[in-house]
Amino acid sequence: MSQIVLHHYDNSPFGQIVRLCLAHKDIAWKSVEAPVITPKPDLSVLTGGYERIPVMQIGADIYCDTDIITAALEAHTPEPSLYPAPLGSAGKMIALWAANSWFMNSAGAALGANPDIVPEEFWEDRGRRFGMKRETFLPAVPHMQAQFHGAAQLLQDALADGRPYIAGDAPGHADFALLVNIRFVQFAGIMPNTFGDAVANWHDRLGAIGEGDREAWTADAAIDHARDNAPVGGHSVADSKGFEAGQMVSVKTESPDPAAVTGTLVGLDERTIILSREHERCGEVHVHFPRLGQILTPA
Ligand SMILES: N[C@@H](CCC(=O)N[C@@H](CS)C(=O)NCC(=O)O)C(=O)O
Repeated sequence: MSQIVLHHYDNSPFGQIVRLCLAHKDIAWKSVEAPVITPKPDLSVLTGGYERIPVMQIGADIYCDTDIITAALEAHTPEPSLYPAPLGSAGKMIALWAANSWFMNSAGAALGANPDIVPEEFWEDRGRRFGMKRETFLPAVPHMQAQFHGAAQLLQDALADGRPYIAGDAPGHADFALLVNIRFVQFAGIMPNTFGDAVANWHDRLGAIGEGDREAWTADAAIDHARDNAPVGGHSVADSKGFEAGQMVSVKTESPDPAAVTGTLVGLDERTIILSREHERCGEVHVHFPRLGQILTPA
């Protein structure tokens, strides 16, 4: 039977988003600890070179990026939804805003207040892969702090009417993606009650969700698990997207990170890219990416 495996590390904010999603859906999962900086050779066996965290695995299907991971979890276990009414899938738009523009400013507010506890190898890795170079990042911290607080005010305003969660009565992906920004600045000593009671209470409600039924696995166990399963098929490449099924393609994130994943295109539509790849340790896997934020080119 295919297991759900999360490749992550405990302090990863994006990993926390997925752990909250798993707990919310009451899904049992296997935890594989990945390194905080590159290289990540075991992870790359499965992904083909994508090294961001988190990566989720269901058997021999590998999901890169929280956008596609949340879509896969929603398909796997539809209830309770990550996109509760009345917002429905509009909650995804809030989640993507929280995980993109607000997140970089949260990182600025958190890391900028503690630049000396960040090891040199971290700056080197994030500079090369994310453009976060110490010499340009630190002078921009006051601006990022102001942007962080401006965005936090939007959250305060939205919760001020007393709603328990951002979409209303039930939590979802949007809450989890917003929450990790508040958690990130706690690292810099900025506590949730700085933003008022509504945010502090919302933060505590979400904290009660925890991270579900977690069991530690080794990277080897996850790779063996992929080898013992076959990827789920049935995908197609939509017409008029400029690509054909069976073509060799590369996928690279929209960032300075040079890492690209090459494979055979087996699925493509407005939201999803799926490549088939093989590696001697894991056999055939399907690597899934969101279409948003990825550069797709012929290989
Ligand atoms: N768009 C990605 C962003 C993931 C991301 O930036 N993750 C950070 C950690 S939370 C990362 O991978 N940092 C570099 C690393 O862990 O090597 C997603 O939504 O999953």
